[in-house]
Amino acid sequence: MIKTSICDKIGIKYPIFQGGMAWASDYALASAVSNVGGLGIIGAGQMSPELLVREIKKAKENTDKPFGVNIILYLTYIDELVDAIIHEGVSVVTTGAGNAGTYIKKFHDANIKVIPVVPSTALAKRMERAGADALIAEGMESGGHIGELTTMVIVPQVVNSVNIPVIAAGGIADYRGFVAALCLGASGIQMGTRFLATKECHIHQNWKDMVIKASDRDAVVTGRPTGHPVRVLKNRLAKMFLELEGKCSPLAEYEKLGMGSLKAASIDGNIEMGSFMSGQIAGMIKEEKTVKEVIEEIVSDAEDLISDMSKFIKG
Ligand code: TUI
Repeated sequence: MIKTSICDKIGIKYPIFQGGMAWASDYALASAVSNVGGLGIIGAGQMSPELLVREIKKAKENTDKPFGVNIILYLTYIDELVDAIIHEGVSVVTTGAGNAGTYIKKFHDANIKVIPVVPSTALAKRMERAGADALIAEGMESGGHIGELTTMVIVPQVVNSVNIPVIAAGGIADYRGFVAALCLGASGIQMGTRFLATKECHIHQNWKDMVIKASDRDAVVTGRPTGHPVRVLKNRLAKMFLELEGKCSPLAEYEKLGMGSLKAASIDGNIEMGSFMSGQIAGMIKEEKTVKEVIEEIVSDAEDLISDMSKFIKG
């Protein structure tokens, strides 16, 4: 049985996190993942504080295991979301797209563990000094808002920079990625895209089908000139974004084009004009599975692979 330091630290069976995804990971997906033994995470990205409270309550009705909430730090109403989380109480908060430092003490006072996503060793060290319980080192293979470094490059460097557990994210969707992450020194993995194509994920079927049909080069990066690069599946909207970039268009035009596109993907399934966030690993995901199948296959195949690896030692 694969167990790491993060399992005891947050009370989970398997060191596998489901990435908190705005417009995609609600209480149903998060509680399903936690019930199987991973860490399910509600993506609070698009939620009002009231909706988030309702989602946390429903998650508690559906699992007695630890689960988390992911918050996007650049949201203007972030303080209200933080207060809502503290009021409801959850086991873990993960943070994205900014510096979590100012919130760590507040969450700790409420007995909530804080695990920031970091795109660099500089932020990793800052977050450790600020009291983070663990870190998620996320490579640019990921979907959604991304940093600059690949998973292969960032994970071992963050592991070398800090003395708290590091979870690897970006480009992982099967047992080989899981074992590779452990080899890089990670104490676990986080997967987002793999969980999009699960029965318990309540996004529009068109989003799941696009992930399943995607091949290796279909998840492209848009919005680099805005300072908020976002990886999405190639469609008409993504091509329009890339055209704007080619023409060095004013930033306001990106904003106008992107308005409402996350909802258009998740709720309406608008294949042409939705913003279908996805990691590069979509190319390897070929079918919709249950959360239980995803997690249990990865764990069992990883155990076989690790046992098998001594075959590389000769003589
Ligand atoms: O955050 C993500 N992925 C996301 S965020 C998002 S955008 C969204 N916004 C509003 C509503 C709905 C969705 C879509 N996908 N991943 C974690 C991540 N964090 N990747 C990169 C970073 C990051 C970048 C810079 C973390 C910290 C950071 O620090 C800057 C600083 O202040 O030093």
